[in-house]
Amino acid sequence: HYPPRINCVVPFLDRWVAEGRGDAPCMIGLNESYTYRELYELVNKISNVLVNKLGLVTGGRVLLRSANNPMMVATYLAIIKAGGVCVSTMPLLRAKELSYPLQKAKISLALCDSKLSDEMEKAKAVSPELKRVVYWGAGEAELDKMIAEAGPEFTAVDTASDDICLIAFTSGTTGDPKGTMHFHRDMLAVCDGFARNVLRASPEDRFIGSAPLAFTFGFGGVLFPLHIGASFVVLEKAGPEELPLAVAKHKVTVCFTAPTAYRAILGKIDQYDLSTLRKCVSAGETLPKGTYDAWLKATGIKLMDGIGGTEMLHIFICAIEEEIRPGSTGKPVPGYVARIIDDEGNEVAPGTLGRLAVKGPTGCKYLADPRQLKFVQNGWNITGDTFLMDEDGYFWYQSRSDDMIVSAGYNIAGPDVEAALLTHEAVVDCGVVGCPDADRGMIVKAYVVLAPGQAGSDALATELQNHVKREIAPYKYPRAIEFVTQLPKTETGKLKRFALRQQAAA
Ligand code: 3SK
Repeated sequence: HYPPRINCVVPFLDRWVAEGRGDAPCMIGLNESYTYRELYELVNKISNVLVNKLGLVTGGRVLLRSANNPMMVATYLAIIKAGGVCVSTMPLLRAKELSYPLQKAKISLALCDSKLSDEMEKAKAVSPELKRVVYWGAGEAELDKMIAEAGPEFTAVDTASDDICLIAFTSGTTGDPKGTMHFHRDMLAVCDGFARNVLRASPEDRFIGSAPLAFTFGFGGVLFPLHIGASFVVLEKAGPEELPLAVAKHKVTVCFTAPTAYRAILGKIDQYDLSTLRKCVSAGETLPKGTYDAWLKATGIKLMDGIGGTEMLHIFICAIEEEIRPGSTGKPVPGYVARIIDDEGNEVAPGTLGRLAVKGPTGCKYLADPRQLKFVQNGWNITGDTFLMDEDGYFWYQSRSDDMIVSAGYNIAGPDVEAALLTHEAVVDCGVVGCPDADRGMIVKAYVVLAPGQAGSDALATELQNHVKREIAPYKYPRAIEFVTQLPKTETGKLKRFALRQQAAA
């Protein structure tokens, strides 16, 4: 029901200024805050720079690399307002991981927070299509100078509601990451679907979240308040220490984070004033009933457990507060349908385990990827999660169906960590699986076979951990390493990951 032509930044931002709400609080950073008009003008200046100084044309892709901060929000919106496609990337990515989206999406322009220049420059050196990186944030940074000279008015580029405005890369367990593409109307659909019908926040609410804004779960914490004229806090550091302090300082009412963070906050709950909180959303990993019960007891708030996906842009299963069944992820968000399928793609009876499939207004669009045929069937997005649906239509998470390890809300592909370990001279073979963990849900555990002449020790384990942190995004490093003489293999020499997983859980 969206008009055929719409630039989504207009209803998120311009609308409030046009309706006389420009002076309302909008975005709060570490040391600065913005009204709606101030964010609107900053976005307009950046859009002017993109079009008039950096030559962005409609549909042009711009890679964005930043920590969570107000400039990341402004640049993200400005790229879209200027008719471009924002290719958001996780700030912790190493050059090797950054060069893939650069090459796959054929990106010639990047905007980058100067704090993250090292890996950006290394990625640029191996990505010939990337012609220009424009930095902000350090003293005389180029983008800041251009913004200072740019005009505060910019008319949003006239885009179709089904023009692509965002490409977010998702980590796969096999092969390269997949670029998931999202339309202007998708950005509105997640607000009208999940936020309006399930979350049901109000313009007086103030949001906070801890996930990277480059992860679509994190950017929901910007889109949802903008959609209703509410405000949000955006902090570079919003871990379990900082987040509850910011809740008290800024009188935050709506919180989005992962179960691991809720558990960590519970550990020190007496030290915090969380009295302003009224809604808490948990996603990124499964929410155990114990965490739900403990949070309810400590705060009186029913944690809303949701499952979403980068493919689907945001949450597609989540119960409204009145209908929560602790331990269950809930029911499909209005507009989405979900079902459980067997290996042949047939729907199974309630109570039967199978793979979760989902269909709705968002999703199903991979960037030039033959894997589309595997992950999208007849309009259904086939997820990597095993669930069951009960007789009442509630969905219950069971496990991942693939080799992904979900640790503290991060998705980590076991094969990625194996590939990084194998580049160390001491390692001849390895297998990486998830190991259950009380705090993080799962941790990454590596079983390592050493090269002849090498001996396993704590020092070598630390060296291997540091090696992985240097090779790939540091959050992927194996928190546990066990040295073994051999790995369980099939007759054809493939790693029996299932057997390793059982070993890790024992
Ligand atoms: O459930 C998730 O991990 C997720 C992924 C992307 C966007 C939103 C969510 C909740």
